[in-house]
Amino acid sequence: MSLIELEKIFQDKIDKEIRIEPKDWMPEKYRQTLIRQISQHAHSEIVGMLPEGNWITRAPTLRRKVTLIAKVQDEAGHGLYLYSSAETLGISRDEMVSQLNSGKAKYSSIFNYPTTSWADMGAIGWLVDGAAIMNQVPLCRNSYGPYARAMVRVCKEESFHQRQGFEILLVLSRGSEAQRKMCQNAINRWWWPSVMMFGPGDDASPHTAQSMKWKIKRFTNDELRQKFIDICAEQVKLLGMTLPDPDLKWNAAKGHYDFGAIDWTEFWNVVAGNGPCNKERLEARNKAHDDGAWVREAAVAYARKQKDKLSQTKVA
Ligand code: FAQ
Repeated sequence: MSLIELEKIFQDKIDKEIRIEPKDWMPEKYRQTLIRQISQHAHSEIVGMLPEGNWITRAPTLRRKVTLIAKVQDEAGHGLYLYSSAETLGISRDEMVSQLNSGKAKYSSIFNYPTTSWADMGAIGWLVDGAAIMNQVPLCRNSYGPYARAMVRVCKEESFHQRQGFEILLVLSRGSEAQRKMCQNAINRWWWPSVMMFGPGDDASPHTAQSMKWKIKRFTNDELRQKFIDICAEQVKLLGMTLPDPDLKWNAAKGHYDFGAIDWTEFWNVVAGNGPCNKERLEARNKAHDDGAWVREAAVAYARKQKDKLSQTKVA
């Protein structure tokens, strides 16, 4: 069969909503696009554990600590499902991980911003997981079987993450003046980076048109961004807080919120590796990976603590 015929059969299947499976014929560019997107997605889940992991020891109560540990653990699971899904396309996990650790592979821009207060755990849950869900629910219907199936469980868990984040902010928003300020400050810092997570505007997105034709993407970056803004503009009212955009206004004619200009210079700087925490994230990621050094360090610290306890008991 000629390449043209194979491509036609492939596109017909997609148009009829028949899933593409690992052993089916697929155009090389379709395979490469999926590897790029799925591996970036997997890396985002793994790097995304770092800013939240930093807050596990500082969570204010046992309940918050347990919930945050569970959330961070979920992100590791998401990374694993996604790496497994990309492996079905003929790339090894080692190769993907080494691309991440060398800085060659991208991961989401959002994880290059610092987490400076407890309220950031709420803002990440509400806004970052909220943006992730908006983008990822349609991915449950993407044309590649292993990716679509992996996304079903990811989305169920992200939905819990989003609610736990909103609840953290809700409690702070009803708290003391200092807690309310901390809450508003976190929203102010996370809003625009979350809006940027959806990727460049459609007119500047090189991959969207082809990915929509292949049904890897079901909505464009701008369509998803608008849905996210519309929802958040209403939800923020429940918190009694505001979004840091003076141009945010309901447009009855469009049935959507109008919003202010996005700072694309900032977005591309972060994507190019020059965001506030790019260097820190990569260093932390490499440190975690280097022969499991962090596991050994934790084990040594634990053993030392046990030894100290034992010697104290003996003295007593
Ligand atoms: N950051 O033509 P497009 C999460 C790049 S998971 C960095 O529009 P595409 C869970 C893009 O790669 C969050 N780079 O590309 C969690 C491309 O560069 P390339 C991750 C970005 O692929 C929560 C160039 O710009 N989610 O948060 C970004 O059609 C809390 C042109 O862009 C996913 O990965 C960005 N934000 O659309 C974990 C979802 N945006 O590769 C812990 C799956 C764009 O040509 C805590 N991915 N770029 O060099 C997607 O849906 C798509 O890949 C998009 C980008 C929509 C992200």
